[in-house]
Amino acid sequence: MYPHFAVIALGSNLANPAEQVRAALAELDAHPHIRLEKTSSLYLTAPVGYDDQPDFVNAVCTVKTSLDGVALLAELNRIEAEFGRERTFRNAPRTLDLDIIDFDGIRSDDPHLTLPHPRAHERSFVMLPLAEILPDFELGEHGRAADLAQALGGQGIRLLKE
Ligand code: PH2
Ligand code: MG
Ligand code: MG
Repeated sequence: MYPHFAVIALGSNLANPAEQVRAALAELDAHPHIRLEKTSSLYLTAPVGYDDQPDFVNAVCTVKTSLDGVALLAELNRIEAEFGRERTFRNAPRTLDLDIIDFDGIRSDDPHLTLPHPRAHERSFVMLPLAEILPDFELGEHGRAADLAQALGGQGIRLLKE
């Protein structure tokens, strides 16, 4: 029924980010072709890449899905648009970002859907939440989630107090 497995990273830093992330998780779970499996805590994280913007709320979830990678990406893009995402410049503030970190362990250098996500292993705002829910997950050639998270350290990242 849901033959595929994906790791998805969620991020928001506009318009009540924690609520955006919670609502996005609910929408993923309600999707007829997606079943939410594990969900990390929500983390408050300092912006990476472009500093002059608000802190982010980040989380990671795992799903089972009947969609293939390209179809899942299209659905994530549709949900981002529904949440008011505007695409202005790279790393700009956003109401919702949904990134596929891994899909069935596939490796692909397709620029439309590069797998695993080419920058996930160097981002503690992805690796810390991933290590929380799947410490032994092997992220492509980069190694085990908990080892990557530990090597990156938790600088600029704190658990969001509910
Ligand atoms: N996403 C980016 C760029 N920088 N920084 C944080 N803390 N969290 C993000 O989700 C994030 C970022 C590009 O997608
Ligand atoms: Mg992103
Ligand atoms: Mg994205």
